[in-house]
Amino acid sequence: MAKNDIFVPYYRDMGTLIQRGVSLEQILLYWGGDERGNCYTPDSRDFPPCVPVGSQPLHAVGAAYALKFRKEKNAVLVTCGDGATSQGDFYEALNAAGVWKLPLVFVVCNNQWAISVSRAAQTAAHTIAQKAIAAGFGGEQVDGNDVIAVQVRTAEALKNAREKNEPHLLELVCYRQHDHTTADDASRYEPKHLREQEWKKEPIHRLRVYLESLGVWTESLEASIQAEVVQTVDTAVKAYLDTPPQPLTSLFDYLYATLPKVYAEQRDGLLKREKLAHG
Ligand SMILES: Cc1ncc(C[n+]2csc(CCOP(=O)(O)OP(=O)(O)O)c2C)c(N)n1
Repeated sequence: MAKNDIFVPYYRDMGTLIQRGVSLEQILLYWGGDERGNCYTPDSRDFPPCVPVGSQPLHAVGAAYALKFRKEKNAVLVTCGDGATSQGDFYEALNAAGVWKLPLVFVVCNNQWAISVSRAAQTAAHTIAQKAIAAGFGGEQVDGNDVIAVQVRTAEALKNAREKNEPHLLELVCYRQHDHTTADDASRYEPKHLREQEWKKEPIHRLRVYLESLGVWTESLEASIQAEVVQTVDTAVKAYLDTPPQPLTSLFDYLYATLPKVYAEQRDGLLKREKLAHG
């Protein structure tokens, strides 16, 4: 992605957010429910992740429409999971992107599960990529465990979006290598052999084997990068834990440019109560 492109992520995109310049500390703030985790650098146009499943493709349509309206030669890239593609919002977004010819790339991380709902139970469509056909633009399946294939196909789709206002859908076929969240226990519904079979295609290991074959990855390089990463994570966690709590008024401060009267009154009331309670 180019710096001035717009990334509209879902909740699995921490890695891409870091790559786009969001700090680990901000990511921790976000997941700690702190609004300051949404305040990226002033020159970033990326969106924070939106947790309601399937909601962000429509936000991306709005951003892509704005780019086209302003005649900017940039593109929007939005991500979601295979489960999200069953939501009405997803189809509305595809339809709008197709009919308005928006510079928008949809990237679906098809990890075969939406919590306990398997890909087969999710849709009778043969592929998710083909859902783009009904909206009048192209879609394709990409090996989502192949980092290089994903990079190449995404770059091409973004180029076509920027230069020709051509929307596109990339279905990254991969596998969820862990429980949905730490609150989930996939052993209750996931056939054991599947995880074992898919683990053999795990993309980070695969990339490492490739880089080793080129002679550009060694154990000592890996050890030094790991030590650096541990240090970076520890520093970010400490900074996060040391951050003073956000003011209560942050409940009101991030949704409107100008607060409607009714909320302005509630905000004042909150401040008064807080003052009474804490002096
Ligand atoms: C509108 C909505 N319904 C339900 C949920 C609860 N929920 C969170 S993640 C998830 C599954 C999403 O699966 P998928 O889109 O395949 O993404 P994955 O997490 O597997 O990458 C559900 C149902 C939610 N966040 N939003």
